Amino acid sequence: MTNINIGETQVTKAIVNEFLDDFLQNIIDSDVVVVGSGPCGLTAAKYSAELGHRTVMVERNIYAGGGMWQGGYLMPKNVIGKGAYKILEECGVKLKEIENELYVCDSFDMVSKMLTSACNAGVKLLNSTNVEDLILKEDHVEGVVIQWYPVKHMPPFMTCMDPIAIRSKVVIDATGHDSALVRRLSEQKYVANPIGCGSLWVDKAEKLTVEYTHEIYPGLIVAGMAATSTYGAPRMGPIFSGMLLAGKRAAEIAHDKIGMKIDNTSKLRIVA
Ligand code: 48F
Repeated sequence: MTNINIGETQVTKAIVNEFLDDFLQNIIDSDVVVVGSGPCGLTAAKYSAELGHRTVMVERNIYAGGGMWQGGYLMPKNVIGKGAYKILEECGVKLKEIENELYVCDSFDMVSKMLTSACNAGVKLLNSTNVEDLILKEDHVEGVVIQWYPVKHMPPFMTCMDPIAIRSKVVIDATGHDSALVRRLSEQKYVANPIGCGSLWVDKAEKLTVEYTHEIYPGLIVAGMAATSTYGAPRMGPIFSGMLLAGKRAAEIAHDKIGMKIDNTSKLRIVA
């Protein structure tokens, strides 16, 4: 038997103190909040943090990665097209070229290495947390309203569990098909209702998901599948290049918005 004296409440104290400390120091007030941790959100968060922004990624699921854990038809192989190779290479993902500039990798390799890379860049993750609303002041988004995701599934008699809020300079809606934050603004008629994605057309969808990634409302950037669904662009099926490039684009837009210049000559880097 190992001879270590660890009291039960020491473990509890370590968790509570560290969580609160991290929350107060790094999460409650940040530069960029990325909602959703799929390929788009995770890329956006990694680059935002690498650019020097205090970045928080909020995910309703207990684990991060969104749709990246499986390729298509429940088979854990992810396909990447031309253009996004470098994003994954930087994270150390092992990519196999199938044919001219079309690559495939193991989904768990992609998720774990992208997460490591985001973590090393300083991204903070709030998991099991649902973003249910925005802070909206004088026509400008200033953060998000959060609640533990399990609260959504409490019995109906347990009502009135108010959420709390965290502030940020920019919010990125990377919630995938839901376009959750765009939808919330559309309910108040600030933007049009998200249309939902159209039928499959791979190369057109890959391009449009990046093109439609933009600041849809002051302080709110819509990115990746959330952008595709907002504007009714075609679905792209199980290929992830558009999502990765859209995430990088969202980080660039956030960076410009926050007011620092980007050096485009190599990797994204702060120059001022
Ligand atoms: O769905 P998801 O992977 O979106 P994405 O990053 O990439 C889309 C692709 O995975 C795939 C595709 C291309 O091959 O068609 O669908 O644009 O990740 C979205 C994440 O957001 C979380 C959700 O659990 C998922 O992990 N999410 C959604 N709504 C909320 C949320 C919310 N309100 N609060 C917190 N997280």
